[in-house]
Parts: sequence; C-alpha cells; structure tokens
Amino acid sequence: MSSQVVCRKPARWGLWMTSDPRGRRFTVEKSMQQLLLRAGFLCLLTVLVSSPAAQATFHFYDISEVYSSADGSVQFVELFTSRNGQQFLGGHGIAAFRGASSNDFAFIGRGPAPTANRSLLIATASFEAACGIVPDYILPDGFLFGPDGGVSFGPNVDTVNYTLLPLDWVTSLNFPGGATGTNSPENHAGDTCSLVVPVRIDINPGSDVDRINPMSRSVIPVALLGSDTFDVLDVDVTTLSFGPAGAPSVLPLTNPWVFRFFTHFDVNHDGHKDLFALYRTQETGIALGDDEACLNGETLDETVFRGCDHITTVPKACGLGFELVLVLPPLMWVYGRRRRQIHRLEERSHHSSSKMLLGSCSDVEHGHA
Ligand SMILES: [Ca+2]
Ligand SMILES: [Ca+2]
Ligand SMILES: [Ca+2]
Repeated sequence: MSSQVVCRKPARWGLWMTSDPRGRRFTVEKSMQQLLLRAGFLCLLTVLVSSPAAQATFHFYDISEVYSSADGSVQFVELFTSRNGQQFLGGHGIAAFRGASSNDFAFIGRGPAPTANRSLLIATASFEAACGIVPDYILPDGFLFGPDGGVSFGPNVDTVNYTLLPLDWVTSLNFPGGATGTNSPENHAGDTCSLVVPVRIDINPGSDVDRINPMSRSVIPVALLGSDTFDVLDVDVTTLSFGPAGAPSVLPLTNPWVFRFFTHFDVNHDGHKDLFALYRTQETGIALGDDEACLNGETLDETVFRGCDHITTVPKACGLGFELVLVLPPLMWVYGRRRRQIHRLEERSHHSSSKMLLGSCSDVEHGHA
C-alpha cells in the first residue's frame, strides 16, 4: 500500500519530509523534474556570473600607442582591449602628465561596442587631416607632454612613462614595452593610417577659385610650396602623385632643363622656391563632390609627405576654369589681330575716299576756274 502524503515541507537538498496516516514521518526523493529545474537554475546562475555581460566594464583597455608632433597639434593615444564589454567608459578618462603638470580628458557616456580586439583612438582635431582616418574622441591640442612625460588611463588602470616621445611624423611609442616603431593609429572601426609630414600645396596657383571638372580632359596645375623647413630640392620628383588615384606629373620633372625653367620657381613670391607641376584631371581620380585633393610624395631620404588643398568640383558645363585660362589668351590674341586688320582696312578705305573726294573737289574748283 502506498503511503498517503498529508503534509510536505523541505528537509534537505534532494529530499522531501512527509508522513503517513499514522503520523510516522519519513523522507522521499524529489521528482526528477524538480531536480532538473533546480539544476537548470544553478546553471543559469553560473552562466550569468561568468558571462561577458556580467563583466561589462572598462578596465581591460590598455594604452597601446602614443605620438605627438613637435608643435603638439597632431597627437594621439591609442587604447586596445582583447575583451568584450569594455564600453562603459563614462566617468573615466585619460591623463597626461609631466612632473607636477597634468592634462585630463574625460569620457562621456558609453564607448563604442563591441570591444573585443578593438582599438580606441583619442586624437587632436588636426589628426584626421594629417592621417586620413576619423578618431573616436578628440583631444585638445598640446594634451600630451614631451619629450618626456607619461599617460595614464583609468584611474588606476594603465600608466605608461616615456623619456623621448618621437616627434618626427614617422615613429611612435608602442606599449607594452615602449618600443619605437612606425606609427600605426587605429580607430574602433578598424581604420588604420600612417602619419606623414604635412606640406603646403596650392592647386591652380594664384587663383582663389579651385574649380575642377572631374570629366575635363585638361590638366590641373599644382604647386608644392617650399618653406623654412621644407626645401623642394629634397623631393624625389619620381614619387609625386596627385589625387586619390595618384596621377603622375605630365611635365618630365626628371629632365634638368624642364625642372630648371618650368617647374622650380617661387610660385607664390614668398622667397622660397616651389615645385610646379601639371596633372591630367582624368588620371587624378577626383570625383564630383570631392572637396579636397592631396599631393603625395617622398623626399630623397624616403620621408613620406602629403599636402592637401580645398577644391570645388563642378559638372562639365561649369568646369571651364582652367580650360578658359588656356584657351582665352590665344582667342584674345586672334580677336585682337583681326580687329587690328579690320581697323587698318577701314583706315585705308577712309584714306582712299578722302583722296577721291579731295580730287573731285579740286576738279570742280579747277572747272570753275
Ligand atoms: Ca597601433
Ligand atoms: Ca589655389
Ligand atoms: Ca614659394
């Protein structure tokens, strides 16, 4: 006869306390279903405790790369983490220090996610133009100290110290370890770039309106401007390339005669000789909507440089800027020559008519006489 259960209450794990009609108390095993339910709950609890979401924080980011230009206008700090759930940056920040001086930058709100094997790029406003990728956060100019100093992330997460921060546009400090290597900033999206020496260029020199019709069959004049710190004689002219597609110069810059008489002169009259060259529009890769075009090149010691200038792209009907510069002078010359010819013919004709008139008058006078 099976016992009739009249009351139940928990005894210990896996057992129920029960009693029969005579009041004798004993324990029985729980049903398998109840045991599975309890085991499932424990598993779920374990998973929740050990899951990345439960570890969602910020402190697994480390400082991975640091750079500053000599004037402090182009600086960046790169962070890296191999873990997910590190986007909770709000309330934390980066501090640059040197002796008793320090600069602070605070993150606001959450950072971008996911974070596993991603970088965060915190850079000055001029960084994008110098390197070509968009930083995740903007630092004020001169944030990092140099040539010696340090950076910390946290507080109390990661701190790096340096004695000689590279300022050469080529190398940066990489951490952990602080080794010097070619700069390689990377943002959260995974975009990477390398800083290059910035130089100045002038597209359509002497003209404030740099209109370019991308479909034009003409050429675009570009002056690479020399300065106190940049001598265009140091340029390896075979490396010059203009526009997104890297058009080569139409002028043979390696020809000493061409170089001396057509390309190497002071275009903007500032006392520094410049390097003038022409690039075929359709080889530049400039497209409608582009608002900037850049000239890339290397110096003879293989230092990479880049200079950019603003442009306005226009459709074919409006893109007459440089074409008119080329076509108008000969047209004006032909027009002027034609006008002079007509004027001379008119003068001759007027002179002949006057003579005839004078002759007939004289005949009349003689007739009267
Ligand atoms: Ca890097
Ligand atoms: Ca210009
Ligand atoms: Ca000049």
